Amino acid sequence: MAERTPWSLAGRLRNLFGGGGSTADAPAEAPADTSPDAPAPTTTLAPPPAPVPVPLKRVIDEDTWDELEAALISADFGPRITEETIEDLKAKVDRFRTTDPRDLQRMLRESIEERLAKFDPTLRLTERPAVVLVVGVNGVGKTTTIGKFANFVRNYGRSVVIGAADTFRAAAVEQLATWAERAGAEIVRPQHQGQDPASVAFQTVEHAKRNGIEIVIIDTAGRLHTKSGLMDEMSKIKRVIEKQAPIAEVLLVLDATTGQNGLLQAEAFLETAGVTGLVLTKLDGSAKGGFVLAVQERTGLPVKLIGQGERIGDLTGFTPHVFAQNLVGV
Ligand SMILES: Nc1nc2c(ncn2[C@@H]2O[C@H](COP(=O)(O)OP(=O)(O)OP(=O)(O)O)[C@@H](O)[C@H]2O)c(=O)[nH]1
Ligand SMILES: [Mg+2]
Repeated sequence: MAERTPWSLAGRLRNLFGGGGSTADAPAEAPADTSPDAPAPTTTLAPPPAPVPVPLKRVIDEDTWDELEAALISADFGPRITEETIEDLKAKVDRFRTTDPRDLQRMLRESIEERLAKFDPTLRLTERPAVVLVVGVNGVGKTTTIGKFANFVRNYGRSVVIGAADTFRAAAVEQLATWAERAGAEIVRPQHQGQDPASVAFQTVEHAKRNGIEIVIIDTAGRLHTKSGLMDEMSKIKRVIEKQAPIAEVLLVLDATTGQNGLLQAEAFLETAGVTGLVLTKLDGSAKGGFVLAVQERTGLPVKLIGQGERIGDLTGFTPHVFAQNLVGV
């Protein structure tokens, strides 16, 4: 499991907190219940493994704070969150008069969880049809996420149609069609290459309404031509969809391996697309677990889904408690 959570801080913190901080056996993030009638996501995971009691020689001292700061920065928490977290923990350590690093580790998890939980990760899929628009820059994992997400929703027994509104490359449509087939979802394709993406989106929603399909997912092109081009395209897609049905979610997909840079590239989407939630992909290849925290606070938007691999099952909902636990190791 350690392999699947490279973003965990456990390795970096082992020095600090001793062997009890290992997440080698920690549970992976649980799929959240995104069924349309579901309450806020919860997890049914088994509790984390009991920390292995290790004879700690260390006490909390100045080195502890330096090491913790370095670990948080290298995990991409960003300077502000790192500083605030350290301040918060110093105050708690004083208040509870503890010198035990294991207390500090638990407090770190609580502090991270508290910050993560300020954002609501629930997917709003109660409309019928519930229309989900997926946007983001080139290659971040939109199409793959859509395939995984369609499968995820199909597992809850919902019917799904995917709209191939990335109409510029024939290969993009074929890639999506392969995912749709695997997920057991229908697909609406462009009638010709380069068809107006908005008209494909329109036809997809129309198809869903005519056939009583519950969830509509629209794939879009990643090319970020010019900002005004993007703005025009996005507003047109949204406008034509909204003629038929309200848009339930606009999900911005971000590649976790690109961290803060990727966020800069996606700024145009944040400004123009009316994003309601974030999807972080490629966390399996990223050591930047802290980016999850940073990205929510930078954008003011909740992370709603997490991609941790290229297989169809490698998408989960986001549960702050489980994520913080996996990140810190207790
Ligand atoms: N390791 C890993 N790879 C991923 C993940 N999600 C997507 N990928 C890979 O990232 C690459 C790009 O994925 P796509 O889904 O085609 O990305 P896209 O955003 O649709 O790309 P464009 O349509 O060209 O903008 C593919 O090789 C995917 O297999 C993930 O969570 N983990
Ligand atoms: Mg794509």
